[in-house]
Amino acid sequence: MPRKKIAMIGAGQIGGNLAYMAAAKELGDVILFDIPAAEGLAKGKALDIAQLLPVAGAEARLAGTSSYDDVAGADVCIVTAGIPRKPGMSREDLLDTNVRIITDVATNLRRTCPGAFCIVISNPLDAMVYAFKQVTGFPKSRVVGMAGVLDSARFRAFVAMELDVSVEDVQAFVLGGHGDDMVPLVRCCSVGGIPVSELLPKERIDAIVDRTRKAGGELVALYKTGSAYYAPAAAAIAMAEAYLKDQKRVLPCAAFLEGEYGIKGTYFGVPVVIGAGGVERVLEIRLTEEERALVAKSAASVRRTVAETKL
Ligand code: A3D
Repeated sequence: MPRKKIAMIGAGQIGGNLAYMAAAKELGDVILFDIPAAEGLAKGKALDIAQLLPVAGAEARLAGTSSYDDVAGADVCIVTAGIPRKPGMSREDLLDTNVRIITDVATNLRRTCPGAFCIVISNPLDAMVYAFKQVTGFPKSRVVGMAGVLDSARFRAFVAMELDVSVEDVQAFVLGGHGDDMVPLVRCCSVGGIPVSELLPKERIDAIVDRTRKAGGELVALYKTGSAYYAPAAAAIAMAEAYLKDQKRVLPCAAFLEGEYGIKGTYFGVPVVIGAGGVERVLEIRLTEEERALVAKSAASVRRTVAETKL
């Protein structure tokens, strides 16, 4: 079987960790791409990670570049190009700068990687993945946004910390846009198969839901110079792995909806199946009235940001 090629577009904080994790998991050979001014960063990280692999006992080839010729033919492209938040900023404050960057990236990937499975991470996520799909014209099965896997992992981590149990035994998922009105579905959260509501009082669960919604901001306030990068990278790698290994994993992702959950023509965080066909299907579940209202609020926020996105 030919070696797989994975391109990280943006070699910053998340891009570097994506490259590290993809190589350590032997998902394929890795290209780290950045703009010419940051080519040294891309080349340096590729070299540094290549020197880590003998110690880690993993086999992958890595290269850094600022030329799309080197990216050409990638099987998977993970896009983190753009600026991250600084303290006091909302994700929407990044819109004007990042839409220009995403348009540039999408125009180049349309030409050089017409068959790739593309995962967008740049913020504001739901608007950036929409813009990427518009510019590339790629099918919805091959353009997906990473947010739900991260938001759900945060929810799971906070529940595990609260109960002092293994994160492995906590199942949960978060629906909706990647903003502070995302919808952590408490009804679907369980610990070793036991509904979380049997194990924690309502006020503790409410506090965890609130912390999950604001978890990105909590890290921006701690880091001061940027936003989270380890967990976002791990989340996107799980999505890439599901595609490359045809795992048919059920993962919450920003998918292009055409009527599912009553939403049409926009990206929104929902559970999907990822396999060799990319986003193979959206899993639609029945929501309670209260959940439907929360989803409608989150969808309205996404639509507002998309409406402000000038391509
Ligand atoms: P950072 O470390 O600044 O890396 C971004 C990289 O993009 C830099 O190296 C830039 O040089 C590069 N870049 C700029 N313009 C271009 C271009 N035209 N083509 C290619 N590369 C370019 O940021 P980061 O890695 O911390 O974050 C990247 C993005 O992810 C930001 O927009 C964050 O807001 C976003 N983010 C999203 C999540 C989600 O859950 C969706 C979580 C965390 C961060």
